[in-house]
Amino acid sequence: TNIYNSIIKAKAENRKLLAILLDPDKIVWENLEYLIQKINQSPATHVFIGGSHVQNNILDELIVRLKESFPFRGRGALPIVLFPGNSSQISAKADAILFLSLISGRNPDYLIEHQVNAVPILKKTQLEIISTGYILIESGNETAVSRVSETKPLDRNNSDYATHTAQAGEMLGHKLIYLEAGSGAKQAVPFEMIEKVSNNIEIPLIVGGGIIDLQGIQKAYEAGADLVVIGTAFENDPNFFEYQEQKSKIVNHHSTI
Ligand code: 1GP
Repeated sequence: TNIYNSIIKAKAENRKLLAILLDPDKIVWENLEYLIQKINQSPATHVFIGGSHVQNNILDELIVRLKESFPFRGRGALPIVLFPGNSSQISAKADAILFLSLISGRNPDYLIEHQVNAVPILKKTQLEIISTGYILIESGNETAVSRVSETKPLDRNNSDYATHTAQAGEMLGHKLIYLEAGSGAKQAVPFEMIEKVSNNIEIPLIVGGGIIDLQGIQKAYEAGADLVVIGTAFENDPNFFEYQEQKSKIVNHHSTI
C-alpha cells in the first residue's frame, strides 16, 4: 500500500502529482537514454506504463531500463505504475498496477472479465494493486480506449452523470477515480466536470487525455485533479516540460510588468 498511501498523503497535503505515461510500443529504443534523462529532469512524480497493444517482453525490458536509471536522481526513484490495456500487459518488475474497471462502459469484458483473467498472473507478483474506477469521457474524436473496449464514452456535457458514475465507483470500493478523455484526445476532460467529480468523492482523482500544455495541467489541478497524466505531449517532445516552464516564466514576467 506504499504508493497508494503516498497518493493519499499528497492529497491531504494538497501536493499535486504528475505522471508521465509511456507507451512501450511507441518508445524509440535508440533514444531511451535521452528519454530517461528528460523524465529525470521533469517535474513528474510517477511513471505510468501502458498502451493498447503492448507485448510483455518489451514491457519488462522497459521497466528494467527505467529502474536502472531512476535511483540516480536526487529525490529518489520514481514509482513505476502499470496502466494496462488488458491482462497480458502485466509485468512483475513494476511497483504497482492500476487495477482498472471501465465503469463508464457497459462491456462486461472491461468491467470484470480482464480482471478475472489477470488474477493468476497478479498472484505471482508482488505488485501493489490499486483498484481504480476508470471513466471515459467523450473527447471530440474516437480514442483507442473507446475503440478497443467497444464502449461509449460519457457525455462531456453531463457532469452530473459522470459524478454519479464516480460516486458509484467509490461506493463499490475503488480507491481511485480516473477521468479519461483518451490518449490524444481533441478535447480534455472539461474543468467543470473535474470540479464536480472531485467535490463529490473522497478518494483521489486522476485526470488525463488531451492535456497538452502547462495551463491545461494547472487548470486541471485547480479544478480538483490530484494527479494529472501527460502522454502524447511528452511523447511528441521530450523537451515538453522545459518549454512549458520557459513559457510560463515568460507569461509570468509579462503579467508583472
Ligand atoms: C491516456 O490519460 C492518458 O490514457 C494520457 O493521454 O496521451 O492525451 O496525454 P495523452
